[in-house]
Amino acid sequence: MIKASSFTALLFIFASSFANAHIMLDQAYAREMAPNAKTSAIFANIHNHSDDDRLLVSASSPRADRVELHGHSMQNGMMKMRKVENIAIAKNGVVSLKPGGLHIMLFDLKSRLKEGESIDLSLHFANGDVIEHLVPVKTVMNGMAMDSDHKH
Ligand SMILES: [Cu+2]
Repeated sequence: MIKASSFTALLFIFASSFANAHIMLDQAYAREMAPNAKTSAIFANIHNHSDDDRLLVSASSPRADRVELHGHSMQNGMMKMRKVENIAIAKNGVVSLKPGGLHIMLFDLKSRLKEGESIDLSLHFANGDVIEHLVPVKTVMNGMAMDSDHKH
């Protein structure tokens, strides 16, 4: 017998997967953390296959107490990363989150992210949609360069 609560959860998963069929992630990965690292970042291509512009307004993960949307901008001739309020994905468009550009920043992680594991990520959109995605952890070759501007 299925308990009422799990049945409700199943209905919710069905409802959200139908509603979210138009948003797709590919090449998603989270940066493996060095033993002394305090933060990590998630990169991905976010595709919007719908005929409506979509606005990513926040992200969350059970592995991190604080998750922010970040971008890079010039400040006094230096490329610095900063929090952004949202990330727009135009209708039938794609936005690439990548090192040195837009990314999802993880703070206050409960444990170190290691290559070979995967973490749950939820993307929250302005229209109320929530996209769930399982993100593999990978070693990033240019991690040294990334870390230099990731000291918050
Ligand atoms: Cu960042």
